[in-house]
Amino acid sequence: MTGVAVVTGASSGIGEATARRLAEDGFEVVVAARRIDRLRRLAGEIGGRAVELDVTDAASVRDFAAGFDRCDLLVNNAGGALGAEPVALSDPAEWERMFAVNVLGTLRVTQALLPLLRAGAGGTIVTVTSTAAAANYEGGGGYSAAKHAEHAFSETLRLELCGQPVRVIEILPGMVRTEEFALNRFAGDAERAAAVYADVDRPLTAGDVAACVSLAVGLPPHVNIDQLVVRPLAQAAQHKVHRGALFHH
Ligand code: NJP
Repeated sequence: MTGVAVVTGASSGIGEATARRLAEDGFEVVVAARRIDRLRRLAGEIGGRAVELDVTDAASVRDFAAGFDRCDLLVNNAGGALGAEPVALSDPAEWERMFAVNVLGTLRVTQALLPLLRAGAGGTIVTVTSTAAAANYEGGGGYSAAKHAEHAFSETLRLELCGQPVRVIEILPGMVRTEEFALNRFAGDAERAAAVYADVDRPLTAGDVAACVSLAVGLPPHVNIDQLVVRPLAQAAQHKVHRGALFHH
C-alpha cells in the first residue's frame, strides 16, 4: 500500500520514526504536530510535508483537514502520559489533558479525515494506544483510562466501518524508550524518567514500533490486524519487567 499518509505527533519519538519508515515504504508523508520547526526539518529529510496541528483544538484540526484532497493512511500517534500519582492523589487537570490529547484528539482527527479515507481505493487508520489500553497499573490510572478509551474508539470504529474498505488497526506498545515520553510524564524530571528504563536490557525503540506500523500497513488490504501488542523481551507483562542483563553483549 502507498499513497498519502498522515502521522500525528510526528515531531518526536514513535511518530517521527513512523514517518521516516513510511517514507521509506513509498508513502508521501504529511507530518503533523505543534512544533513546526522540528516537523519542517523532518519533512525536508524524508521528502514529506510539514503541517502544524494541535489535536486538542477543533479549529486547528478543521484547518488541517482542509489542506487535503487525498488521504490513504492515518496514523493517530499524538498522545502521552502525565503524572504517576495514585488515583487518590492524582490531579484531575492531568486526566483532562490526557483525555484531550489521546482520546478526543484522536477522535477529532479521525472524524476530519474519514471522508477521504473512505473515498479512495481503500484507507487505513492506525491508532497507537498502549499496553496500558489493556491492563492497569498502580500510578497509571489516568493514562490507562485514556488509553482504554482510545482502544474503545478503535474497536467501535472497526465495527461501524464493517462493509467499507477501511482497515482499523490498533498498535499497543509496551515499554518504549523515547526521548520525551517519560520526561513529559514526570514534568521534566530526568532522573525519574531514566528510572523507568533502569537496567532494562533493550527496551523497545521508536523504530521498533514504526516497524510494527509498517508491517501491519504493508499487508494486503483485506488483512486487518485488529490489535498488535508489542513489548521488549525484558517485559513479559505490565508488572513483570526483568532488570539486568538479558542478552550476551
Ligand atoms: O512520545 P513523545 P512517544 N497536538 O512524547 C505530539 C504512545 N506510547 O513517541 O505537539 C498535536 O515523543 C508531540 O508533538 P508536539 C504514547 O501514548 C508510548 O513515546 O510537537 N500533537 C509529539 O510529537 C503516544 O500516543 C510509549 O509536542 C501533539 C508526540 O505527540 C505515542 O505512543 C508506550 C499534541 C508525543 O511524542 C507516541 O509516544 C506506550 C497536540 N495537542 C504508548 N500533544 C512509550 N514511549 O513508552 C502532543 O505504550 N503531541
